[in-house]
Amino acid sequence: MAKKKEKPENDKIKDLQQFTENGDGEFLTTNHGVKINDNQNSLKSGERGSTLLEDFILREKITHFDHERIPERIVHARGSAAHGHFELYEKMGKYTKAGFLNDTKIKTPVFVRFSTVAGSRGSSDLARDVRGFSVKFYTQEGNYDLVGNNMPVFFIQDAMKFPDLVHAVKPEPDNEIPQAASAHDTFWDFISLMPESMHMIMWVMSDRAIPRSLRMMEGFGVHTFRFINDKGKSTFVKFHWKPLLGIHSVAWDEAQNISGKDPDFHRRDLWEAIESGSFPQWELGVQLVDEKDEFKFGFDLLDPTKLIPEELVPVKIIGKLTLNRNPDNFFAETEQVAFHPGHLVPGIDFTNDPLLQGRLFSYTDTQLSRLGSPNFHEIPINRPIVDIHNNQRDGHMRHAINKGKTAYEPNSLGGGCPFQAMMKNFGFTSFLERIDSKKIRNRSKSFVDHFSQATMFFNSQSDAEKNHLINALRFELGKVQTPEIRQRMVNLLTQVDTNLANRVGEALGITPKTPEQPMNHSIPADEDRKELQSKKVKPPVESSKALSMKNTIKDSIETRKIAILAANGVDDKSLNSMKKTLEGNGAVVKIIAPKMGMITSAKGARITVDESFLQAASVLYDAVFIAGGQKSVDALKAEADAIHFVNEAYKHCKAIAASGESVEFLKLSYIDVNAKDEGLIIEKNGGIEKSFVKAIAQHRFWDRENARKVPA
Ligand code: HDE
Repeated sequence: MAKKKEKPENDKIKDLQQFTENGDGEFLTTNHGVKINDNQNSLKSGERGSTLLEDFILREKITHFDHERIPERIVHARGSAAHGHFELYEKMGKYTKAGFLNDTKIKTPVFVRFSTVAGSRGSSDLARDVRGFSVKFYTQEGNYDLVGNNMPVFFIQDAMKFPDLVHAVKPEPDNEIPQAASAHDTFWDFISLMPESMHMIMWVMSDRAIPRSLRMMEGFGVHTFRFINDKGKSTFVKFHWKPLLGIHSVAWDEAQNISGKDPDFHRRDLWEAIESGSFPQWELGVQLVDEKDEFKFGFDLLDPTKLIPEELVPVKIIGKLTLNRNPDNFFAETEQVAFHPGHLVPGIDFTNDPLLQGRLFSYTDTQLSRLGSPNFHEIPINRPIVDIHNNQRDGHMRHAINKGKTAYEPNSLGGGCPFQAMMKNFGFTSFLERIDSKKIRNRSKSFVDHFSQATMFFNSQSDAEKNHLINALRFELGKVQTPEIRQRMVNLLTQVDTNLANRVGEALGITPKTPEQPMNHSIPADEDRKELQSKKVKPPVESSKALSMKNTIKDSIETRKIAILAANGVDDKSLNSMKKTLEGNGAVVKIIAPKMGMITSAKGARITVDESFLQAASVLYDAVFIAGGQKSVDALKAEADAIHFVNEAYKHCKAIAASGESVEFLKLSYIDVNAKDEGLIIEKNGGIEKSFVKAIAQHRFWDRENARKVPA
């Protein structure tokens, strides 16, 4: 029987799991431990002679190098990860017997990987895309993986369509264009023929697809799962991660710029936040639905294109996730971690969601080709913190040295060990779901409505969010070369909202036509289904507050990056008091000047410049302050890049502050200093620190988009 290890602490997990190697103070060796005398030269036949085959040191080094790459993930190839822990607020025994959801005293170690979906491993962080949000809990009962996304629904209803979806969104196979982008013909060709994707399309065209930070996005388990308590009772559950910093996004124009200026923007942001001790945190929430209420919603809980509005089932917050340690080695940890929705612990189980069911096969299969062996669970990052005992043996790269003669069960020679955990409530047992039906290859009639929740999402957006969504569709469809696909898509949008279809169509020169019968290749054409499909279904709620980012948390500027523009002669008080206030509120402040090195303030203080306008770009900052001091302001006025910086920050609706002489600088930009704009903090006589902090916490001033346009 498995011996229980003492309670793990987050810090201990490294020692428990990892084979770490650090060469500090050591001699170089080969992989077999032989000390290397010369790491500069290969072995040659004479000074100018050919290299000898017998140079085992060179051959070992180059062979290892030649094999350094492993296949990247088919999807979610681009990712960043961190270690941390999960703490439970209240025991969940009424619903689940999972140990880590019943002990409020333990900190369960976790490893969390965020990712984009479509791009290759080297693609930009800021692609318009869904973000993966995978959490591996190293619990006392084995590993539990919650492999979710930052959007609560998915494109398709059945696993059968996943390879088609991914082939359509990936770069086109003849020329491998475009990288990490859905704005191309094959994606929209597929989508225009798949009405079931329409709810998800609303999410991916919204600003949720371009997060400001991985630390500022939600996470969702997407599928409905089951909690099982110690009496075997099942409760349906949907998982939510709610970021304590709120949900914030960048502007699309900004995202495109960031992709060039810093394609590692999200990765860097996560890394730096953790290094600086500003640990990212999310609360875990659950929506719980009693078995008897399975059919009360008017949509099917097994349909992954639907969410349960929080107005119908509130999210109960049950714990907190903290990320507090960066990986030591990207490849060993972030690249080799293997998540799987089928890594379950007792107390959590699947439903029959046909998308989830397909995933249960896919994730082991993909690790076999990506990591190369069924022993991928032995890679340190994948090892559970409890012992493993079974009769599985051998295979490529086996690490365990299993002792004894018996690798079978039952046995008498090994004393019958290891035993099955057959005692009541011990070990994993599947929920006793009643199954009594015909074998069919079909889609449930309860999955037929594809538009009501898309409409609900659109209705829930603020005006600015609606504009962004419409512009995203205009952008994406504008990139489509085939007119028929554009027309088909705009027609489909009429089923979500006519105004939406008209506005998208208008920009593309297309008049939307209501499709006579929304085409759907996934639904077999029997009469009942045709009738169901043509019925307009009412959304479960007209609009839902939780779906708009306008209603998110906006009470802190912690970890926000603020640019202070300054040059020689900068006013000491203006610079210092703003810097002090911003840093005092947890923001990260950088001084940007015409040249790198140092600047000298009006009073002669030497100030280190963090970036010059050559490295800096406004898109990498959340807000900008132009410090006072006549000489400094004059120098900035002569700097075209400084003016561009401020114009661009204005265009992207960021908070901008100026005081004293720097107000004059703003007059050179497109900014109307007299405009009524809460994001413009302008005061001739200083004293603007507090208002600037308040403005930054608001994140963005999207209303500005309706005002004067700035062609930054
Ligand atoms: Fe995945 N998915 N997926 N997926 N998925 C993978 O597994 C797959 C789906 C998600 O950080 C792959 O290890 C199928 C939904 C995340 O390492 C692969 C289907 C959701 C990650 C795979 C889905 C996800 C993956 C590629 C439809 C949100 C990254 C590499 C039946 C709930 C995990 C890998 C990480 C990765 C298959 C649908 C989330 C190929 C067949 C729905 C976050 O196995």
